[in-house]
Amino acid sequence: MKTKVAALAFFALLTSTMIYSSRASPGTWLIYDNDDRDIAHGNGDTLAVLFTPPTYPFVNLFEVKTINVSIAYDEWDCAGFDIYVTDENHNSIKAFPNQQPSSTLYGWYSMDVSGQGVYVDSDFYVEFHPLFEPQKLYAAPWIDEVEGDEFYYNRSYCYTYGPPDAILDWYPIELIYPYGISDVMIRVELEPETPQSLLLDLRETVLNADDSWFRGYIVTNTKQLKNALANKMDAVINMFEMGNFQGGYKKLDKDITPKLNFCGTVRVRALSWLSLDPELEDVVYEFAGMCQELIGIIKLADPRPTP
Ligand SMILES: [Ca+2]
Ligand SMILES: [Ca+2]
Repeated sequence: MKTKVAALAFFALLTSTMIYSSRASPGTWLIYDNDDRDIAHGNGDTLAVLFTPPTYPFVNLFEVKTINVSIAYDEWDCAGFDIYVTDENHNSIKAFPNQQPSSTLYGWYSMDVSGQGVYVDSDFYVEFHPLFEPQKLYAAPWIDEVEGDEFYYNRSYCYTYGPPDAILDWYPIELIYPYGISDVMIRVELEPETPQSLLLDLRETVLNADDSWFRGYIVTNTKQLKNALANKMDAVINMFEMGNFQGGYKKLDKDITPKLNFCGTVRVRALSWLSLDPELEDVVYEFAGMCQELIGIIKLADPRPTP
């Protein structure tokens, strides 16, 4: 068992204010069906697939990049659905509400969720929640039944009553009538995250921040502070590139993290490079929180084995 946090949600703010660097590296698809659109049970059931990220050497944090759901619309007039990415205990990491595929779609409905800050380093679910609309049928994913092909045990789940005690909970679909042994057709594409790429995000966040959020806005050239931080991050990225993770993380901890802290206490204030202006308190607090959360994610991407 990993000791790290199961999964992380990023500040919603981040996605609205942050410009992500485009990192067009190929993703890794997690696929637990045989692409057989055998049957759809559009009866309003909430379904999910459990995904396990691959563990490459030196990579243990992934961003969810694409979610594909094979939708059984096929001439039906169906209501929409919500998609949730959750941790292994079904705690929501990120919701993608009110998905409305075209009624003529026949096949994979593809959701690009890259840059939404959905990070996973352990098992996670993608849940399908059909919405109710009067005069409309429920949307449903296609189900790949086992007819001579593989079945992925304990991968597909249904949120329903029982068995055996009629308790509302998640159950493996193989236990649930009328599904039986079959695979819910939901797939995800993951992108391995390196501390380097995440640090580039932090660098961009700092460079894009408003000058007034930094100390000495009026009296000194704040751009120098931002550039100095960017240079420090470049140095850390170089250390990471050279495989010097100990040195890189030490510099991140000692030389960068305190400078991006909110000046909440006297002790922090002595080290922080952020603005002390009371009128900017809210926005600087939010910016500092965003930076600190991203630093936390950079730490999660530490490729060294957990001691
Ligand atoms: Ca099949
Ligand atoms: Ca199958």
